[in-house]
Amino acid sequence: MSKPQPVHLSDYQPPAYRVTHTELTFDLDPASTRVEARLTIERHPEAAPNAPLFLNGEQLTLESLLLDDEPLAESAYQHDDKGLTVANVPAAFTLATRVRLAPEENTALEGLYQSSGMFCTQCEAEGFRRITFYPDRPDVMAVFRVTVIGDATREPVLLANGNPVERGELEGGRHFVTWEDPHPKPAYLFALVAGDLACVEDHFTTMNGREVTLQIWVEEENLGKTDHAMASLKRAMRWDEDSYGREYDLDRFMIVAVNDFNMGAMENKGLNIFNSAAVLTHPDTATDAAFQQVEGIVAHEYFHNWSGNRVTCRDWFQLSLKEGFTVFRDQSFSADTNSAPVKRIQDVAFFRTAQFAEDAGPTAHSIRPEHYIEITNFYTLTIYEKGAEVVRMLKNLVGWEAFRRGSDLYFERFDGQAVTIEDFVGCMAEASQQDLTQFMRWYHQAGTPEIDAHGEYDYVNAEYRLTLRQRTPMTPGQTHKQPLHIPVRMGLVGTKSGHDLTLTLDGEKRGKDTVIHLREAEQTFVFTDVAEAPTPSLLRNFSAPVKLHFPYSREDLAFLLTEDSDGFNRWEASQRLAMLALNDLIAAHRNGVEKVMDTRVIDAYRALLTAPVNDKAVLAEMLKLPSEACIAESQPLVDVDAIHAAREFVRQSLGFALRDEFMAVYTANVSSKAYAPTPEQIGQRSLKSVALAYLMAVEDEEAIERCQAQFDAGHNMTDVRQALTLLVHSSRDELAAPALKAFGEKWAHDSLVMDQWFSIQVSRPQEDVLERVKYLMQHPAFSLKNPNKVRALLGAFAQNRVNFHRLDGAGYALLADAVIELNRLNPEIAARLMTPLTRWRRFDDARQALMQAELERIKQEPLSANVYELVEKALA
Ligand code: 0A1
Ligand code: ZN
Repeated sequence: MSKPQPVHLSDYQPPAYRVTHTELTFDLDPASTRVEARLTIERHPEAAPNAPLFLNGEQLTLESLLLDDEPLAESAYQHDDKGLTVANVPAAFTLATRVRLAPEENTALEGLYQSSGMFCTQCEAEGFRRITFYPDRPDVMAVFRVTVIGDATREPVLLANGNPVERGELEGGRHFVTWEDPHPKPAYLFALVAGDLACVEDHFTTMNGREVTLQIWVEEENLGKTDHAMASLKRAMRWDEDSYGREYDLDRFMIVAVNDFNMGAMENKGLNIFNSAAVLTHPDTATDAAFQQVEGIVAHEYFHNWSGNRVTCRDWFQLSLKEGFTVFRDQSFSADTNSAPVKRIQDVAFFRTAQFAEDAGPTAHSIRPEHYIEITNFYTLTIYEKGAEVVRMLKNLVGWEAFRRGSDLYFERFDGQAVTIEDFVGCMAEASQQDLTQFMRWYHQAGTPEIDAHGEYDYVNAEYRLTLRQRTPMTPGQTHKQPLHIPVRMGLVGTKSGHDLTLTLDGEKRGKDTVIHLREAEQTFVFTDVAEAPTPSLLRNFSAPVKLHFPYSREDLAFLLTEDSDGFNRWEASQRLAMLALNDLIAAHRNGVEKVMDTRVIDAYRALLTAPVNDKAVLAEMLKLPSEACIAESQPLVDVDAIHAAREFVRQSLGFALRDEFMAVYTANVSSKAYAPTPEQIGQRSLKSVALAYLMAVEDEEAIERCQAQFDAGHNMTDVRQALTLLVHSSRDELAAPALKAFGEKWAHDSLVMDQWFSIQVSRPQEDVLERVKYLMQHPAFSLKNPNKVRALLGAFAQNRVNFHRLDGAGYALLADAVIELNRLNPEIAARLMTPLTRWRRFDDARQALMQAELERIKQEPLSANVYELVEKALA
């Protein structure tokens, strides 16, 4: 195998040829599908007349090649494992190819493959080249006409993008449907689905009165699991009209659920393909979290119709152009639809754990990378989530009205085009008349900026001086960092009054909540007329994706926890307070000193538990301790065992000290109402769950009974899963084992529930987990070929920190074995699964050596580009 080569942004060249029309005919067969393509091609007016034509094509058997209907002599073209090059072509011509491929052998799940007997496609980013020879790049946009031929019994349903225009019977029990999509699109948005599917249909009337048919296609047995996705879709369509003025542009919008899918879902024009886990829900089988995720993903893919499809990316370095913007849009939608503070808290908690870890590791990259080896490795938290944070900052910088004008301008000016991040930011600058030059650095600079803040109150002059110093740590390939433009939203809370003080900065009255702009390496902001000593509330609502350090005392935090007018920062205070206590306990554990619980934390929690509650979901978030992964992110060197021990100690201390309070909260929130995924009910369930978790941490006898009863009642999956998890993660195997067995038997027929069953078992802290993972890999419901199963079992195991990081290295070896096997089957999933091993530098010497050894072992294999790129970066 030749060494995979990087692609550089600086090498970008516009295409010499464009395809205006693409006609495809698929004659489906699992072992040998025939694909005929007829491409209408034009030379770009500015391209050299002798420019060769290049068509990507991989793993295809070429059967015929015609130029303007004449066979091409073998000497007229070159064919290698990357594609076809035709040296001399006219300025305008048609090219017809016929190829064969074997969907049933496609375990990588890119291109055309089979999933549970149906045919489906995944073309983003570069899967289309595994379907036919084509200029497979997003800046080549064509109108597609697609005919799908299948077996009338096995594949009664034949779908592709756009509208069906013709259908008919053929000989031998075959039939066909022809589809036309009038909107020019890049190949990555092509989709085809064929199989024995059933459909739920609904309708949507757009803002201009057009009727759109909405369809969700699923396997027959899943017809009862589509209501929530359909309702979410309709809400998303309305929201995009109301918030962004975006109307749907085809007569039908289809969603298909498939069981084998590498990611969550895909925004193919008019024919979104979803991982079944990202679309199917039912109160008995899906948790609140799953309901909310489905809503968000349905919205995300729908929103791509404009931010991604109508206006797309010029090249894959611009991936965040569509993803950052679309994630920001789906986050805003979910915030508007549910509880906005909770949505923000959950997004930020996840972001700070997972994206910060990426930014601090060997694969750190900027939102707009300069080079890559394998683009599928770049569907990352940085491109998606940090990209969304940067769009959110843009919106806050220019204000919603200017942002909306900028968005309108962007969609109008670039409709039907493939553009860059500069084009997007340029529209925002134009609409707001602001200079965003320094702001653009957010797109180029990798790493998480850190702000060291300190403040001084001057009683005599009634001034508060706030000094902010920023630095961004080095990341691979980027040693020198420039100061960023960082918007810091803040308030000053009067320490006596508990009220937000009116802010006067540089003689200007700013109200009680303002945004200060940090642009230099260091800046001091002097607030005048500050009537009393304040406690600063900084980075409200996480106004920038940075780490902010401020020397808060525990008293400051206990104060902000209840007094800050910003709900997000009240939560933030709870997390900071817990972190201070956790840090002491981590140190105590490391030094072999007896652990003592900080009573101030207990008092703060008691205050929270006994005060009147206005938002149960926010309260639940405040009562949750930072996860072990989140704690690890804050440590210079990760001590897995100390973190686990410290966190367990806090959980138990709180469980003992506040036993009655937690029990009261639990009891008050038990409900027999019919399940609905409403914000109120979800908040109530999540508060109840947190309380039960603390009580189960100390294995309180009454709590165990309640937990068992909650499991037995089987009221809904949220309650059942929580109860089962707590039983399985407790030391009471005599209760856990029968519960697990009963659950496994009850849901053996439901693959998505079995995923949960796998995850629950392998995330328990007990030492037998590794053996259990090995055992479960042999379970009939498990398959390495199904990405959901890999995530549910192996992915969840790798998140089980004490067990994955066992000191004998067996956890690492198990993961490496799976990576090696997946490297052959599904390189994309192999690379994702391997990620925890790449973070070896964060651990102690013994673990570092063990993790490195596994990476070296993987490196000995004939590697896919995906795994190769990661191993190289990890060992560099
Ligand atoms: N564009 C999709 C994500 C996606 C990316 C790659 C895939 O296969 C390699 C599949 C889906 C989204 O943002 O939802
Ligand atoms: Zn997306």
